[in-house]
Amino acid sequence: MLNLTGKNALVTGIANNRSIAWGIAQQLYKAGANLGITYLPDERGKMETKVAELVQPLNPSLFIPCNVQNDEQIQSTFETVRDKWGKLDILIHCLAFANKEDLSGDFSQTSRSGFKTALEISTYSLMQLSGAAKPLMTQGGSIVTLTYLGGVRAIPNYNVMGVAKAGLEMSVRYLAAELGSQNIRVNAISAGPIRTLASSAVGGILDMIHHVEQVAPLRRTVTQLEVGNAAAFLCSDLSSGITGQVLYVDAGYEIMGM
Ligand code: NAD
Ligand code: 0WE
Repeated sequence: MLNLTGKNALVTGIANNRSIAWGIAQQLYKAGANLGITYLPDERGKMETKVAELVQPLNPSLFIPCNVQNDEQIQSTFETVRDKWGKLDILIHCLAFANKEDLSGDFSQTSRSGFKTALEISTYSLMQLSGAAKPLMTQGGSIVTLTYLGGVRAIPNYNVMGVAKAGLEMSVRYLAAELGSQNIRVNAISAGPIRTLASSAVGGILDMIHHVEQVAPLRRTVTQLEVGNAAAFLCSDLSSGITGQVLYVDAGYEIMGM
């Protein structure tokens, strides 16, 4: 059975109650994991207050600010994990960002700085967090990241984020190859479109969701909790033979040709 008792899980990417990371955190908690939550700090501390209130029912034993553009915050995040937990078993990477102007219009007009921002936050951060987690995963481990079909197919307006996700999926394979000898598994979940803070800021997301509801084999979209269940599986011993994979949690949409 799915059992994560005794496992320490660090979850990134919770912004509010619609975040995919929130769905994942709830399912890991339900399976018995001990949680650590990181959040993106802002100047006024609004995010800290909001996320702290949201996650309180899951009794996180760590609650740490971590902006992946800040090397010191990453370092101190994993120092805290080492000092308070000793070992880490699970890392959830559930964050992405591109400038809004780069998520519409002509892909060929993406600026150098927009490209750097998208790939630094959305792609490089997996490598960076995995590298910091590696010495703490002394009893093996499981790393799970979130990707999207726009990293494999050209989806209107996903643009530079598609390049970031292609790089992310390839990073999953290289990390799996490197970390396998330490029994650390690395996998991605490719989720179908879900209304979240990030996706709601995108023009036409509702039309995309409507399209998926017409075309996907299950004739619906997926929920954050369904993604969370797949993540719990990938973090558990039930998936002990699986690494380097992209698991589609998309109501079957990816298999369709028309
Ligand atoms: P969300 O807005 O709830 O989550 C995005 C998170 O990224 C936020 O918590 C935000 O604080 C964090 N973040 C942004 N910049 C950061 C930085 N510099 N340092 C640390 N954290 C930072 O939206 P979501 O849809 O839940 O997105 C989570 C993941 O799921 C992303 O990787 C996204 O690409 C992926 N995804 C989303 C969908 C969808 O339709 N919503 C589909 C497939 C994959
Ligand atoms: O990965 C994502 C969301 C990525 C995202 C969204 C935003 C909006 C607000 C990254 N950065 C930002 N920056 C902002 O300022 N998804 C898979 C959801 C998503 O985003 C799209 C989609 C889908 C689906 C963008 C265009 C087309 C489809």
